[in-house]
Amino acid sequence: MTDTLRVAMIGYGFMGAAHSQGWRVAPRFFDLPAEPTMEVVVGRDAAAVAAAADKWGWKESATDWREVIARDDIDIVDIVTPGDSHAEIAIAALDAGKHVLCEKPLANTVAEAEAMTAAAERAAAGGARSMVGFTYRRVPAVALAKQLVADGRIGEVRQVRAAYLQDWLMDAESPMTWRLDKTRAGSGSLGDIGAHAVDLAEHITGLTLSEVSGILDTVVRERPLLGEGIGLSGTASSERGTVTVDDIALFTGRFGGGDGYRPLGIFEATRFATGHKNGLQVEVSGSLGAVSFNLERLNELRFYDATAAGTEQGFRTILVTEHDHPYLAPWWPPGHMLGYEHGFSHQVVDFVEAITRGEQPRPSFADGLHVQRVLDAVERSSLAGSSWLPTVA
Ligand code: 4PW
Repeated sequence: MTDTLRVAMIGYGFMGAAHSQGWRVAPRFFDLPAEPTMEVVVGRDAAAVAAAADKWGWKESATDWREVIARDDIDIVDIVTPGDSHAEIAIAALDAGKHVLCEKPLANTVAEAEAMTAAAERAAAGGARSMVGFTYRRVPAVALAKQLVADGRIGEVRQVRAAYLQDWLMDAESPMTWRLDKTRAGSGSLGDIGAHAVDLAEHITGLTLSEVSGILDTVVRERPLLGEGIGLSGTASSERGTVTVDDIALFTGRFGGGDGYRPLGIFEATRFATGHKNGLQVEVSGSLGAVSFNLERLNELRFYDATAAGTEQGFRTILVTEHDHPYLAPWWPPGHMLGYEHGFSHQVVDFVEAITRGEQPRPSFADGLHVQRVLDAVERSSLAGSSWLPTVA
């Protein structure tokens, strides 16, 4: 067993900061079987990526990801670029025998995700592991929800409600970012945040969506192009560009498997949910109870026990801050809260442990491909529009 795993990170935007935090902090709090070391961060702008390396604690920076992947002193390639480069980088890294962690959604198209999954399966034969960054699986309250469902505490799943609600695009003059460009991002709210809702709903229930019916729409079709800066902190230029992705995605779904009742789910992904900043909400209704999670209150899980005495019915809030709760023991004394960034440390812990045990971590590229197929089906359903019937003659 190796005692270090040498990491190269490709990309250095918002997710680059979050992943850097995970790589740096996880080995300082968790007793890992191998220590990840932050070797090199890669980006096209030499000065900007050098500054990122310095700020986040990478030993060096580079501008050519192909050269970095070819290096013998790199074990893990962590991909945090926009979706249009995931497939090329991940396949090259897997073919070079590296372990790969890739941000979600896995790819921009089903075809890319299929090629990536095939590469992951080929590489697994040689011992290379791969995982998709659906990080919210690693929020302790989400892991507890999954445990309660798996332990039968809510009985049979009857219905799922999942929404990812943001409002950062409400201002029609907020400038374009790569997230609003279909060629770079694949889709809009659907892939960027709806993918999380799909993954969490399936992860918590252990069920798989088998069919969907959806509608996508774009509220603001033209925006100022980006002037100075990058991403959300960028300024608007005087020129305008066309938004080529959805702002709002709504869909229903049916979970498959078995001969009996197949649970229904309702999903919503939007950047126009006025007042909601980062509300990833998943609620599962079962025959014996329910669980309900909201990322905006990530240290809490709401649990309803339908078997309790009638006089004691009602959702109760579990504070997920105790050492018996998933992931919590290595952190602070009981009762102390965690935040958004801790999921990225837990992701590192799970990935490193799977690599050293020689096991396939989850979510695998095959899991990511399945989510991609769900997103694609929603988009096709929206284009077909066949489930829309007029309410007036
Ligand atoms: O993955 C998602 C992002 O692309 C995140 O979890 C939240 O929404 C934050 O930014 C976007």
